Amino acid sequence: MTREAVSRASVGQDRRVPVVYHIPVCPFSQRLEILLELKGLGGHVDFHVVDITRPRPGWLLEKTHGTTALPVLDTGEGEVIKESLVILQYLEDRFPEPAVAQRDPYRHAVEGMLNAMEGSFSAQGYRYVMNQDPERRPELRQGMLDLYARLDDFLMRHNPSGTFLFEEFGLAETVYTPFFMRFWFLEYYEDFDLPQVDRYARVRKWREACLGHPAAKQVTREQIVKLYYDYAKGMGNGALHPGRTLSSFVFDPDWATRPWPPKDKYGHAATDQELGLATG
Ligand code: GAZ
Repeated sequence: MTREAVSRASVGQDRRVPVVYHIPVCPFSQRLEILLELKGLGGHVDFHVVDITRPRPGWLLEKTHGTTALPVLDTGEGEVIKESLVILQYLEDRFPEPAVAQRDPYRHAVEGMLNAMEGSFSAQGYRYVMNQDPERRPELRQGMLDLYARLDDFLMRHNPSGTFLFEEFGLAETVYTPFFMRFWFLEYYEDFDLPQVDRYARVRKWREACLGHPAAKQVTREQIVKLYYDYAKGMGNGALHPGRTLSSFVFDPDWATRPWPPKDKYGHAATDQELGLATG
C-alpha cells in the first residue's frame, strides 16, 4: 500500500475533522503541517487563519479559556488542545499510520530528550536576531554555537554515522526544522553560519537534510528573510518601529513582490517604502 492509502485506511471511519487555529508562517504551526505532510494527511485537518494584528475574537478566547498563544487544535468535538508538541503527539496517536514518532519506548525517549533541548535553542536564535547592541554580537554568536555543539554531541552519541536522529526524518526533525528555517534570518542579518569544522559536522549534516526534506517546503528563505525584517530590528510579533505603518509580517503586499531588506540591521531603520510595504 502507498503511504496515502495507509493514511486513508487509518482515518476511514473518523468523521470528525480536527481544526487548527494558527498564525501562518509561525514555526510552531509549521511543525503540525510537516507532520501531516509526512502522514499524507494534509486534507484531513482544517487550518483556520487567525489575524494576530487584531484582538482575538471572543469565540476563540472561549475555546482557549483566555490564552492567546497559537496554534490550538479543536479535535472536531469541541475538545481543545494547546501547545504544538502536545498537538503533534495527539495527531500521532489519532492517526498512527504511517508512524512519525518512534514506537520503541527507549527510542521515543531519545527523541523526547532531543526535543527537550529545542526551547533554549530557538530562544537563543530569537535573542540573537532581535539584539540591537553591536557589542553583544560575539557573545550571542558564541551562545548559538554552544547550543549547536550540544546538538552535535547528542547526535554523535545516538547516531554518529547517520543523517537523521534515527533512520528517517521523524519527530525530532519535525520539531527542529521550522527553527532551522527561521534561522535563515541569522545568516542574512548576522552573517551567522556554522563554521566548516568537525565540531559541528554532525549537526550540520542533520540540519542540511532537514532543510532539504520534501515534507518541509512550507516556507522559503526569501520569505523568512523578508517577513522577519522587523524581528531583526528588535520588533517581535507584529510590533512597529516608529515611522512605520505596516509590519514586515503583513501578507499584503505579498513578500514575493517586495525587495530584499537591507542586510545591515545595525544601520538605519528601513521605511515602509524601502521595504516595498507602501501601497498608496
Ligand atoms: N509553546 C507554544 C507552542 O505551541 O509550542 C508557543 C506558541 C507561540 O509562542 N505562539 C506565538 C503566539 O501565538 C506565535 S509564534 N503569540 C501570540 C500570543 O498572543 O501569545 C518565538 C520566539 C520568540 C518570539 C516569537 C516567537 C514565535 O522569542 O515564533 O522564540 C522562540 C511566536 C522572542
